[in-house]
Formats: sequence, C-alpha cells, structure tokens
Amino acid sequence: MTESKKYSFFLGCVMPNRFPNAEKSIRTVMPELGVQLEDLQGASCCPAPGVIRSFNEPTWLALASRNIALAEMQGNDIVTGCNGCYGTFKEALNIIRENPEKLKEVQRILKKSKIKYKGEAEAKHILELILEVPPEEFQKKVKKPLEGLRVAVHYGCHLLKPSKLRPWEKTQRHKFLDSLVELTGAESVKYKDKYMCCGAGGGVRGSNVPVSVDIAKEKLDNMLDAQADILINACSFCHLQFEVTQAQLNKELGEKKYQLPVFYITQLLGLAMGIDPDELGLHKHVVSTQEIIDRILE
Ligand code: 9S8
Ligand code: 9S8
Ligand code: COM
Repeated sequence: MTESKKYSFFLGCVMPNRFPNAEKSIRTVMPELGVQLEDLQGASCCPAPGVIRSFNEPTWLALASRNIALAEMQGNDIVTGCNGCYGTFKEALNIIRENPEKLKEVQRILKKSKIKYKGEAEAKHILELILEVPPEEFQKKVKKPLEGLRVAVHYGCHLLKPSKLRPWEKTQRHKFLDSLVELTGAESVKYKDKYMCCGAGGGVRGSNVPVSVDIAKEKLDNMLDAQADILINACSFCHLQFEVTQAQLNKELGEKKYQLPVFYITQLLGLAMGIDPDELGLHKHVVSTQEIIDRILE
C-alpha cells in the first residue's frame, strides 16, 4: 500500500447542497485508495469559471486565489471532484504564475482578510489522484467485478480544456476515464459525440433551460442508442444536469423514457471495490439505481 497523502478537499457548491451522496462516495472511496481528505473550512464558491469569470475576472481571480490560499495555509494541495471548480483553480493558478502583477494585486486584496497567498499549492481533480494508483494495485481491490455492465463515459468540458493547462495526453480522443472504468470489469461503450458538453455549463442551464435540456437530451439519446446501462461522470454540474434533466424530460413526455442511472465515478469504483451501495449514496439518486445494483449484487 502506498503511503497516504493529504489534500484539502474543495466541495464547490453543487455537491454538498444537491448531491451529498456523490460527496459521500468520494469520502468513502478516496481513503481506500490512499488519499486522505482534509476539510477546507471557510471555502466559498470556486467561483464558477463559465459564469463568474465571464462577468468579472478580477473578482473571480481573487476569490479563486482565496480558496487555494486556504489549502496552502493547511499545507496541502487542493483537490476537487467538480470539473468546473478544477477549471477555475487550474486557470487561476496559471494566471498568477504568468503575471506577477496579478499575483501582487490578489495578495494585496487577500491581505485585508489576513490571508497569505503564494500561489504554490497545486490544484488536482480527484481523478488525477485515482489515476496515480497503479492499475494492478486497483485491480487487487476489485471485489465485485462489474462484468457485463455497459457504461457510457461522460468527460465534461472543463476536465479536458484548455488542454495546455491540463495534465492529460494531448489528444481529442481521451481514454483515461474509459480505461479507469474498464478496470472495474465494466465495458465503456462507444457512443456518438462522447466529448460533447452536457449542456449545463457556461451559464446555459442557469439562463436558458430549454436549450440546456435539449443538449443533454441529445447526449442521453446517444447513450441510450448505444445500449448503455448507466452513465458515469466526474463533475458535480454534469451529474446534476443528467439527473435533473431526465426527470424533467419524463415529466414533459408523460412517460418514463429516460431512466439511465447517473453514477458519479467514485460510486462506480466503490461498487466494484465491494463497498455497500448505501455507503456510496446510491440509494439517494433521482434516477433510481436499484435495478442495476440488484443486478450487480445478485
Ligand atoms: S463552485 Fe460555486 S457553482 Fe460550482 S460546483 Fe463546481 S463550479 Fe466551482
Ligand atoms: S460539460 Fe460542458 S461545461 Fe461542463 S464540465 Fe461539468 S458541466 Fe457538463
Ligand atoms: C461547469 C461550470 S462544470 S461552469 O458553469 O461552466 O462555470
């Protein structure tokens, strides 16, 4: 077992308020993978990259830096399970590292709140930490191989872009999340427009629900066409979009056509690791996961 490393866990807004079940799965699975999570007291919204940054970049930068500074003061790097928050931190760090005058300005602002900031902490997505576990080590932890489970993998935009500020291989056809899913024994299915947005980010869900729902519907239809049993994501906002949109679409249609269970990545990994589904928050989903769980555990 590799020595466990400590990170400051940044929740963001959506996970603790709307999907504490996904949060619970992170808190349950990460320590099993050798990652210790320390709560980040006093954290605020990251703030959302596609929303707040578009309105007022200096405010966005100061607030993002404040959150990173809180981790820095704990002596940790910051880790999040939301693509949007990840995007904010990666990009804010890049800005202050490339522009010393912007770092100075942020330091001046944060000093008023007695916060010291050096911009030295790194920002990570929980996926990066999971992928640090050697595949053969992870496979040893798989107690319940998910054979026969067809999974539609959704990456989300901010996880991958801008690619020059992301640690992944430079390609348009990423595979790292598919490979991770396949370590559980499940199959990552091919589907049309896999790298497309879920339709929630960039203020779309907040400002134009019909367009946002339409984009999500297209993705869901593509996943259903590929006969996926479930979809997985690694972003609080994508998670919300797929859960909420399916209920919305069913209501409009007057029938339950959209019932594709939405798993957060650590829920899937945890299931394969033999962790009790309730401990992973799987009993609290909008789109029921019961049938799939019964199938896996039978
Ligand atoms: S925080 Fe406030 S709205 Fe949100 S979840 Fe993720 S992006 Fe950052
Ligand atoms: S996709 Fe496009 S912008 Fe984003 S990352 Fe999460 S929400 Fe869904
Ligand atoms: C999406 C975040 S994860 S934002 O809406 O683009 O800011």
